This record gives sequence, C-alpha cells and structure tokens, in this order.
Amino acid sequence: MNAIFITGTAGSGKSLLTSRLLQWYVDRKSFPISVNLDPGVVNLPYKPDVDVRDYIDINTLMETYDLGPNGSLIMASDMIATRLDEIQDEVNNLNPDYILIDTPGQIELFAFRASGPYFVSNFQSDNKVTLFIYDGMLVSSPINFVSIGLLASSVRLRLKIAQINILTKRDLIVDKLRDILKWSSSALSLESSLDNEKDAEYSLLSKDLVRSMSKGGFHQNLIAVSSMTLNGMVNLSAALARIVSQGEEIKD
Ligand SMILES: Nc1nc2c(ncn2[C@@H]2O[C@H](COP(=O)(O)OP(=O)(O)O)[C@@H](O)[C@H]2O)c(=O)[nH]1
Ligand SMILES: [Mg+2]
Repeated sequence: MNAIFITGTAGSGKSLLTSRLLQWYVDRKSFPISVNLDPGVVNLPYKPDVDVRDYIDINTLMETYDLGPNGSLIMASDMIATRLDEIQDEVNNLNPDYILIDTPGQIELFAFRASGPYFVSNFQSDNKVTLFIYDGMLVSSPINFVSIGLLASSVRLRLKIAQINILTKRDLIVDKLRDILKWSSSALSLESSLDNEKDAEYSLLSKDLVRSMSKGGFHQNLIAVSSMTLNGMVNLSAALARIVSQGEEIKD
C-alpha cells in the first residue's frame, strides 16, 4: 500500500486532484481508494471510499459544545487522530495499491496542530508521501512564490515524510508558467527575478530566504499540473512512481 497525503492551501485544488489521481490509477489497472480527512467539507468531486465524516460530525459538535462554525472545525480537526484506528482498519480491509488522502481545506488545521502530524506518522503503509500544492493562481510574483515555498517547507518540517511539490491550475496561468518553472528549477533565476522587485526590503528578505532554503535542501522543484486538462499528470505519476520504487528498493 502507498499512502499519498494531498495538502495545500484552501482552494488550491486538493479535492479535484484527489479525484483525478483516483481515475488515473483506475485507468491504469491499479487499485486506488480515496480517504476524505476533511470533517468540514460539504461537497466532494469524488465519492470517498473511507470518510472521516462517518466518525466526526461538525453539526453534533456545534450543538453539544455550543461552538460556532470555526470552533467546531478546529475541534473536529483535532479529533482526526482519535479515529486513526477505525480509518486504518477500513483501509486495510480494502487493501488498495494507492491510498489518496484528501486533507482538510485549511492546511493549518491539519499540518500545524498535533492531530495531522500524528495521523501521518502513525498511519501504517509501505510508502508514504505528501503532495504539497502551490495554487497557480496565488503564485503571481517571485515574492509570492517564495512565500508559498516557505509554507511548503514548513509542511515538510511538520509532516516529516517525502514531499512532492506541485503547481496546480496550469491551464489558468499559461502566460506565467515559464517564469514560475524557471524560478522553481533555479535559485539563481529566482534571485535575479527578485532583484527586479520594486520594494528593496522585501526583495532582500526573499533572497536571503531563498538562499537558506536551497542550502537546507528545500529545493522547490515544481511539477505543473492541470486537473482540468490533465496536462502534467504523466510527470506527477512518474514522480510518485519514483518514490514508491525507492521504498521498494530499500525494503529488498
Ligand atoms: N482551471 C482549473 N481549476 C481548478 C484546478 N484545480 C482545482 N480547480 C478549481 O479550484 C476550486 C477549488 O478546488 P478544490 O479541489 O475544491 O480545492 P481544495 O480546497 O484544495 O480541495 C474548484 O472550483 C476547482 O474546480 C485546475 O487544475 N484548473
Ligand atoms: Mg477539499
């Protein structure tokens, strides 16, 4: 079993990518399943095989503890780890090749509280990988690119497993795509784009951050995908296959 945790900012395209990867693996005769870990989601573009909402109900929490929508969502996210055993049992019974785990809409509720990292670290699977999604619509300048890179690095520090960084919505950012991919493949090119930023203070700060992130091995090699046209899915599945096969080599 290979567990793929799909993370990213709210609205970045986690759920749609989950549904596309599901179909991708079905079409290639693998056996994938989807796990919805977002207790607050109302509509999903796929029918989850395993669903945290079967165990945690936001409305019950609101009524029982007299909480508002935000408080109950925080409480629900904190409870995800308490349901690990049941979710693990359901997954093990299905025994799939790939487990696509769609995480809560608000990344901070999953990655930056105790429950998410606990779940990731204690979930049993042969291989585990995080996909971190850069929302293509948010990467509009080199400084924004650096700020999302920091978030990606921060998620990696919290979840502590292999991570693949993805840029979604490439169909909506055709004009910017070349620049963004250049920034992601070369720290030097990113620094020279940062040189052209008007605000010298933020340009310098961003350059310092890029240097220390590259030194620390946080190289942002983005894979650009579109969940609308499926452009880039081949590259994403190849990157996933590399991580899965590395895991198998280590086990031999
Ligand atoms: N054009 C385009 N829209 C996308 C893409 N990925 C997601 N979206 C749209 O972005 C919105 C948020 O996507 P969703 O998967 O719900 O994001 P989540 O909050 O991260 O789960 C939805 O309206 C999607 O249809 C993409 O690659 N291209
Ligand atoms: Mg979602």
